[in-house]
Amino acid sequence: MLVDPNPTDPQSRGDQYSSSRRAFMKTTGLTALGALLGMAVPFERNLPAGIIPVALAQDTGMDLMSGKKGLVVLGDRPLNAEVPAHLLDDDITPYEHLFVRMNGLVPQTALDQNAENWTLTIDGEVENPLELTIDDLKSRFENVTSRLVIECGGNGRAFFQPGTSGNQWTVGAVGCPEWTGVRLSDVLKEAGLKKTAVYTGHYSNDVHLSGDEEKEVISRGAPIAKVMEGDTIIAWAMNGEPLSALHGFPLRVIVPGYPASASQKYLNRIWIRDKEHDGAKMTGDSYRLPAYPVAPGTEVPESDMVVLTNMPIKSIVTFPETGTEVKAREQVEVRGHAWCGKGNVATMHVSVDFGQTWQEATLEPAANRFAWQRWRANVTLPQHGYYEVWARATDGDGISQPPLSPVWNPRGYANNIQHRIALVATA
Ligand SMILES: Nc1nc2c(c(=O)[nH]1)N[C@H]1C(S)=C(S)[C@@H](COP(=O)(O)O)O[C@H]1N2
Ligand SMILES: [Mo]
Repeated sequence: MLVDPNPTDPQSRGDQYSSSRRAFMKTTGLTALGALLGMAVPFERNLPAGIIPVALAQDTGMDLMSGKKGLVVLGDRPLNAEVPAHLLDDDITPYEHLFVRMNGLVPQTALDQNAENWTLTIDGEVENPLELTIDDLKSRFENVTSRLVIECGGNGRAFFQPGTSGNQWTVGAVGCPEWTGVRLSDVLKEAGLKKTAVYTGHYSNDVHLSGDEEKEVISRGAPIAKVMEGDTIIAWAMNGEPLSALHGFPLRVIVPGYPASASQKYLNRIWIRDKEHDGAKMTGDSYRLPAYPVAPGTEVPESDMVVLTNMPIKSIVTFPETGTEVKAREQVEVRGHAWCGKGNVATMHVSVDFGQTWQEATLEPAANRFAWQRWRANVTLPQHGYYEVWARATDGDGISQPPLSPVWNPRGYANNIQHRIALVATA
């Protein structure tokens, strides 16, 4: 399903999406509605307070998603949308084809693109707590630009059997935009880490679905050792543009290689912890795996769950689009990307005979550590009929993507099952 241009439930969509709706809510005079719609509203006085005109709610759904193309919306409150594989063919994922994952509601500051009074606080286990404006970040630390994969920890969840709760992402909760910002390690050096510092805790100002401003939407983090490697950045731009409302305006952290839940959007505080961070969605079953393999469907005690850190080796076929017709006995280029949480993709293989034989694909070097890598292979389909291209990446430790879902876990994370597309060969 493409983005629904005619949302039917203005109550559930309005607040999140419509600047017009907000304008409407702020007004009290009856003449305001007509002015906002640009036409007379003969029965305006009959409109009960609290009912949002459908026209305004619709306009807002489009407000937020209007720059997105071809995404599959999994839910609208919170807003979650993934990308069909063939739309992920670019080396640098453009805005229009980057998935969206919200745990709560987009904050007002992001909707308004208002960063006037934005500060980032660095506190906790540091010698000199910092309160930095965006200009401070830009001017006091070296600026870096790099292509970094972000992938939702739940990407691939839809393939687990038995199914697990959460968004049923297939393959498209991943992308590799180019981010500009500063190294978190540089900022932490300026703050001076105490010996007791072991973990980061990320905070933002998004709004809980309940509307309760006291409730945290999500607050995750990463080990100090990971972020001090220098690849983790605090970004203010994506693909050369200021961050958008959906992707974290005005600041977000990017922890490459980790589930993207660690990459807090709308970032306003990093609390340096003396223990593993225990903010919202860091504990319980959230973004955690059993410490040992379990049979599908097992109920695992909370004390046996550990935080998901490096994402597994993975690849995607981005060309051709699944279902494409090609000619038998002629070379067909297939291609895609490969990436790995440890940043060490080693080889890439494809099979067109359901995994009986594998052919090595060429693998281009990464533009920088944690960028996804282009792979290409020319395949020839021997006669007319139905084929599948199976894609399998292998990391530097010799670990390959499995043909079936990897070991099951209660919330369906880290599924790196081989991606498959269909090809139909004509005589
Ligand atoms: N503030 C905030 N940051 C967040 C989230 C969120 O809901 N709020 N979701 C996280 C999750 S689970 C993912 S997968 C990524 C999604 O990033 P994107 O929407 O820019 O693709 O953002 C992460 N950062
Ligand atoms: Mo996620």
